[in-house]
Amino acid sequence: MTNNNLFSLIQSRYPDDMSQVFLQNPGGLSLSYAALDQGTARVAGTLRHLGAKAGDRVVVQVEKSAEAVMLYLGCVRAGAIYVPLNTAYTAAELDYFVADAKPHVLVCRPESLDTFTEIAADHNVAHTLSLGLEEGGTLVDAMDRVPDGDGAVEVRGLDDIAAILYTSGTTGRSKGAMLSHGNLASNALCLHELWGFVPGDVLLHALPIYHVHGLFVALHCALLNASTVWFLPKFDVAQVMPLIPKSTVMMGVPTFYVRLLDQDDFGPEMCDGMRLFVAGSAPLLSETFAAFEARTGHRILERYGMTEAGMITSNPLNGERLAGSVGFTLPGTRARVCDDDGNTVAMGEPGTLEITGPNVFLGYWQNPEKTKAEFRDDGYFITGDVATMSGDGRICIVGRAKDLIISGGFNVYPKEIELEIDALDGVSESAVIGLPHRDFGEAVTAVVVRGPSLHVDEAAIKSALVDTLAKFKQPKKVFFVGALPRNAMGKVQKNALREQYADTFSGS
Ligand code: MLC
Ligand code: AMP
Repeated sequence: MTNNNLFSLIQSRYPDDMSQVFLQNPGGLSLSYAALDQGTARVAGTLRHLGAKAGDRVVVQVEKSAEAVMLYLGCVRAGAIYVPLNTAYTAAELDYFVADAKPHVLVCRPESLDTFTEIAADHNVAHTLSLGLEEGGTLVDAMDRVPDGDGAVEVRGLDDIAAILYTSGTTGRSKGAMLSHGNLASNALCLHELWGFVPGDVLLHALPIYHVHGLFVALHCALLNASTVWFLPKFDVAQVMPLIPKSTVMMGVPTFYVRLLDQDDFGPEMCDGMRLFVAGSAPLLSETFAAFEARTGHRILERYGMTEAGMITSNPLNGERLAGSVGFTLPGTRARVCDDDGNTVAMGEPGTLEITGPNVFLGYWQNPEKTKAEFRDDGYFITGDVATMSGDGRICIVGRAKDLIISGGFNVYPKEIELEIDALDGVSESAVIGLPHRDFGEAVTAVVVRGPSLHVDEAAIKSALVDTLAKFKQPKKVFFVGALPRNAMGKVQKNALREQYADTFSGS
C-alpha cells in the first residue's frame, strides 16, 4: 500500500550522507538530516505515547527553532494534524483556536504554560506541554519517557488532513483551512521543480514558521532538495545580510526587500552567488522590483498564494519576470477570472480569481456552510482576490474583493478590529482601513466616531487593544471623525477614507 504521508516523500529525498546539515545558524545551531530523522521519530513516538491518534489535532504556539520544525514534522510523521498559531496572538485570541480545533495536545512557550494550562482545562485538552529548556512539563521531558522505536510513519491517504491553518474570512472569526497530505506534497513537488532547485542550493530562511510561506513553501522546497538552510529566528537585516553571500535562494515578503534596499552597503557583490530571490504574501511594488534590479542585477521572482491553496501562480524561472504581475498558474492548477455569479469575464477584464487543483484545500474545519459558500459547484475555490488574465495566461492581482489588510505579510481583517473598537466605552462606531506604508506595505488605521458619553482619545483606544489583539493587528494610527462616509445603501465608503488619509504614513 502506498503511503501518501508527506513525511514519506520527505524521507525519500534525504541526502545520501545523513550527517549533512539541514538547519544551521550563526548562533551555533547545527541539525543534521540524521538528527532530523531521529528527532521527528521521537516526537511521533511521544505523541502516540500521549494517546494522540492519526487525525488528532496538536495545537502549537512556539518560537521558531529547530525543535519547532521537528515538532511539525514529527506530527506529520505520526499522522496527527499540526495546527500552528501566530506567536503574536494574545491569550484572549488563543482561547478561540483551542475551542475550535479541540486538540489532544497543546504545545506552547515555557512562559505561556500557565495560560495554556488554564485554556486547556476549559476545553478538555488531554496534554499541555511547553517547548523549551525549563524543567517539568516540557515536550523534551515527555520525549525522554518514551522508548525509541515508535516513530513509524503513519500510513496516510492523499486526502487525509496534515495541517489546519487558521485564516479569517470577510466576516466572523478565523476558520481553519484543512490542508491534506496531497495538497502539501503536490505543491512542494511542483515548486521544487518550477524554481529549478539543484544540488547544493542553500536556502536563507528568515520567515516565521506558522504560515504557509515559511512553514511549507520554504521548508518543503529545502527538504525535497536535501538542502542546508540558514535558519534565522526572524528577519533581522543585520543578520540576514552576511548570510546572503553564503546562500543561493531566499524567500521573503516584500518588507524584506524594502529593508534590504534601505541598507547602503547592500549591493551586487553580496548577491553574486544568489540564484533566486522570491517574494510573495503581499503585493511587491513595481518600485521595489525595479530598485532591487538596479541595485543587484536580480529580478525578484514574485509568486502569489494563500493559506487555502499554498502557491497558486509564479513568475517564470527562465522567462520574463514582470513587475506588477504574479505570473502564470502553477502546473496542475487552473484559474479563471469571474464575475460575482461565477461567469468568466472577458480576457483582460478584472474579476475574482477562482482556482482549482491538487493544491486547493479540503475545506474549513467543522464549517461546511462556509466551505460551501467559498466553492463553486464545479469545485473552483473563490479566492476573493481581484485579478486580470491576459491572453497568454499571465495574471495580475489588481485588488481584493475581500475586506483585508496585509501588513508586512500578515493578514488583518478589519471587521475583527472594528468589533473590538466598537465595544469600547465612548465609541459609537469605527472603520478600519489599510493605508500605504513604505515598510509594511499597508498600515492598520482606525477611523472612529465617538459616542455621546466619555471622551476617548487615541491613547485610550490603543491601550484598550493591547491585551485583546495581536500587535500586528493593532492600529498604528487612530483618527476621529463626526460621521463615517456612507453610500446610499448605508455601506461605509472605505475608499473615501483611504483617499482622505492616504498620506498618513508617507514619512514612515
Ligand atoms: C511586527 N509588527 C508589525 C508586523 N510585524 N506590525 C505590523 N505588521 C507586521 N507585519 C510590529 C512589532 O510588534 C513592532 O511593534 C513594530 O510592529 C515594529 O516591529 P519590527 O521590528 O519592525 O517588526 P519585525 O519584528 O521586524 O517584523 C516585521 C516582519 C514580520 C515583516 C519581518 O512581520 C514578518 O516576518 N512578516 C512575515 C509574515 C509572513 O510570513 N507572512 C506569510 C503569510 S502566508 P512595537 O510597537 O513593539 O515596536 C501567505 C500566503 C502567501 O500570505 O502567499 O505566502
Ligand atoms: P493568507 O490568507 O495569509 O494566506 O494570505 C493570502 C492573501 O495574500 C491572498 O489572498 C492575496 O490577497 C495576498 N497575496 C499573496 N501573495 C500575493 C502577491 N504576490 N501579490 C498580491 N497579493 C498577494
